[in-house]
Amino acid sequence: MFATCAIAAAIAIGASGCTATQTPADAKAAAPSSDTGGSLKGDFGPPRGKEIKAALTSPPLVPPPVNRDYPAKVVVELDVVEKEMPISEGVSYTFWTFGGTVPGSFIRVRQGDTVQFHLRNMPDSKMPHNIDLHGVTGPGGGAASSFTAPGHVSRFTFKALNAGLYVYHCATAPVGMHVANGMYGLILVEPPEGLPKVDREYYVMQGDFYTAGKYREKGHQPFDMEKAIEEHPTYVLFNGAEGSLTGDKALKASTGETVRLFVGNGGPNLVSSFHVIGEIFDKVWYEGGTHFQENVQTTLIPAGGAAIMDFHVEVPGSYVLVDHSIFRAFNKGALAILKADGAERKDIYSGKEVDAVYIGDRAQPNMSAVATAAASAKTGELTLQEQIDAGKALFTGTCSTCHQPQGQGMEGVFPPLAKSDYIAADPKRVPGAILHGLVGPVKVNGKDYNSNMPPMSQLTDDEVANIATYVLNSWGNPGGRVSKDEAAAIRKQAPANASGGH
Ligand code: HEC
Ligand SMILES: [Cu+2]
Repeated sequence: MFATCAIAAAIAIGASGCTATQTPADAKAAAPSSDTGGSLKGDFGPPRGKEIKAALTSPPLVPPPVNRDYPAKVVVELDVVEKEMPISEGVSYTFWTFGGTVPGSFIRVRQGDTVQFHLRNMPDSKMPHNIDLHGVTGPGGGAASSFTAPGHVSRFTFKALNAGLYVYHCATAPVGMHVANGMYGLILVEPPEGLPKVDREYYVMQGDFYTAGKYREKGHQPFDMEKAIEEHPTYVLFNGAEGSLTGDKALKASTGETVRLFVGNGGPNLVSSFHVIGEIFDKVWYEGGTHFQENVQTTLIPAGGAAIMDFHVEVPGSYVLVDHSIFRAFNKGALAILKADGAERKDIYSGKEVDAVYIGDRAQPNMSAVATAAASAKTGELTLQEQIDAGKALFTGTCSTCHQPQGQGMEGVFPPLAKSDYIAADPKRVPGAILHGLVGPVKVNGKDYNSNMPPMSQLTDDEVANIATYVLNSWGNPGGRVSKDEAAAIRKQAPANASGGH
């Protein structure tokens, strides 16, 4: 490109597009792309020095850089644990894990290292498991050598010939089911010179989940093979649970720092359009490989793939990590938050700190009120106060975007829920409006509205009951209570003023 430009400039001086400001970029593009030689140049000889036990970390933490200039023997000890954990507030799921977490423990080695892998399957497991590491050179990536029955340990060794960020996963039949239950994680094989230094490193991994019940339906939810085959996930999540990285568990950073994300996608089915709302990736090592692209908005992470991204934080506030296939973020859980503290930079950005539209009910420190209400409902001891607390958490972001945080509404657009005579006249109008929406003229506190509230039928019966109960017991409304069964009954009968949505 540089050469072409020079010739063009010589022919028509001043008339070509080759200005002085373009030249450096052109020159860089024309520079020969660096070729690391791959596996052919990845063997640095037999391991040297003392045997090293790999420090494994649970997400969202990442082990420190290896900081070594020679190949070593590294021992990795990973446990397979089958355990019940929350997948959302008040919803539990039996996960199969590497190291007790979803995603599994983060492994960090150096290119040329000889990795001795010990896979232990806990005695209380019900299934055999194994591991296929995408960073392994050899058929199956370790799978056949690591097939491990409950209560057993297996061992295999590989030399990490290629640098990069690699997914590992279980490859025991039915493979899809093992992966869908959370059996995946990341192994970073650092290039010999390491990665550029940054201030913070985090580990985030997306996965899609298939439960028998619908999104946020309370109680224990079994795996649904039909939905998995149809590729219709109930949840799409970062780090294995809704809320794993929001509220008081949000990732943290300060302005002036450079943050690095190691992001994997376990699948089993979906490809991720990974994006951070309000940030631009300064660098993306796309596909977890050797080269980086700069100034990227959204990067594609295939199922069974990974990427590394760096960004410098200038402005304080909440940054929302999403899969930009956006229904997954707002209706299936693929949403995490990075909270940056530091002094305002109004010269760079003058706007509001947190945009509730983006964070929704995840804006609060945690959603424990929802989990508490679900636990009480299960034992038949759900109190009015528990319903109100859970409803308040869900109201934020669900209803408050239109009706406002204190239910005051918006003049001429959204009627008030506070001290509403429309609600007082018939409290059952609240669950009715939530489930069926509302169209046509309504008069609230002497003012006319003639608009369209879309139905929110994606909410579960207990969510509708709790939100309605909260509204009835807030801001001067008459009180009362809506039960889950009542919500279920109201769901079945659409009134005349039901909305078909927008
Ligand atoms: C997208 C904006 C929007 C959202 C979100 C929304 N509403 Fe509404 N709501 C409206 C509009 C507009 C009306 C008036 C409809 C009409 O004119 O017929 C309305 C009317 C109502 C009414 C009856 C009128 C009144 O003020 O008493 C109730 C009750 C109500 N909404 C409750 C809720 C609850 C509870 C939620 C959350 C689950 C919610 N709404 C979410 C827009 C919204
Ligand atoms: Cu498995």
